[in-house]
Amino acid sequence: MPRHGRTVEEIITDKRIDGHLAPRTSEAAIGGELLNEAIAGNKGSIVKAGDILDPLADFARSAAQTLARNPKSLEPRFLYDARGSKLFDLICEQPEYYLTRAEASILEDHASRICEIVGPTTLVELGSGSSVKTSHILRVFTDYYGMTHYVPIDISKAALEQAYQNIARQHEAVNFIGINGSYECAFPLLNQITPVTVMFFGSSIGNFGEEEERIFWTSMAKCLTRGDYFLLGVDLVKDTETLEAAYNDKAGVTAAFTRNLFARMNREFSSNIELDCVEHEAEYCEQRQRIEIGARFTKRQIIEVKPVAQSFEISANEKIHTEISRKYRLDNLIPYLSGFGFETSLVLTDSFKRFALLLLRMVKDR
Ligand code: AVJ
Repeated sequence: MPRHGRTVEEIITDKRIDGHLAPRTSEAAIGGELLNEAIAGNKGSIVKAGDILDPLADFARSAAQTLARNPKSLEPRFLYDARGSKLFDLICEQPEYYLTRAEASILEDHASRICEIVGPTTLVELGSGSSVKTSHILRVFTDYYGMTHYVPIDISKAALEQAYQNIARQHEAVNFIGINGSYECAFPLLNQITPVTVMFFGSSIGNFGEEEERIFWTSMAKCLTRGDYFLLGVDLVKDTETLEAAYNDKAGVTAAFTRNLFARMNREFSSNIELDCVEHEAEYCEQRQRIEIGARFTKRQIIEVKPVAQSFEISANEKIHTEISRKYRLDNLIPYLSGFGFETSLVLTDSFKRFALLLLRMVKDR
């Protein structure tokens, strides 16, 4: 039997949970038999991936590592605990944060075209969050092709559960298989599914540094089969004022989102950080085409990371980097992606050309 060429249908037995909207939760490393075992016999399930079986230890280890560097930083994936995921949804509603609305408008205008081009396919979404944007695309796919397997992957279990509620309620014909884990969980899974369309919305790719991005596309290309698709949302380079406003909303939601990472450390590590001295900072670096986000400490602090019995001194005025958000130029991005075997089938932009959605087709064999 070919390694690829299996559909999710063959991997997962598809039965329904009648009457109630509770996904079955199981813990497993993602991949062939374990996945099969974990979710066989259910319509709707959330599987916990191996890499976050101990989320506290994972967070503590990572924080201790990145706080020991100069400059200090924290990994952006830890921004999305239950509260952080809610705050991010709120960011998306802020008038200055045009990204979500721009992308949603593109999806609305072109979902049918995308659906016709890619054909019946399993839809895998990386960093799905609340899955709000995906709802429209799922509607179009089920209208065209009937039962559609939807595999959202997200670091926040709370966000996945919320997404499950929304999707299961609205879409009878969607088989929801949530994976609670980081992006890397997608790779072994994608190895086994074709035809597949991977969706990566919101310009979340922009959180990766250049090296990380290169590794991401290399791994992705390796596990996709010729003819599979990738639907990528990217924020485009534009004037500094518009960009900086999007990351410094007047209502202070983005500031609360950044601060929540430190509140989370207080909650989970008993870090003892005085949150009053944590100031959100987001600036556009024109040269590197990226927003640089972090927390500026107005006072000296000792941050305790108790689970690993370490502490870190932050001096007054020091910045801890939390995120980068890279901005793209289509002229560079399209040839860059073609270097990994992705042919650009569609380039869609919103009416203000602020944001782009690329439909990429894998043209290389594995
Ligand atoms: C989820 C990474 C796409 O970079 O615009 C928004 C995260 N951080 N405001 C972005 C974010 C602060 C967002 N991404």
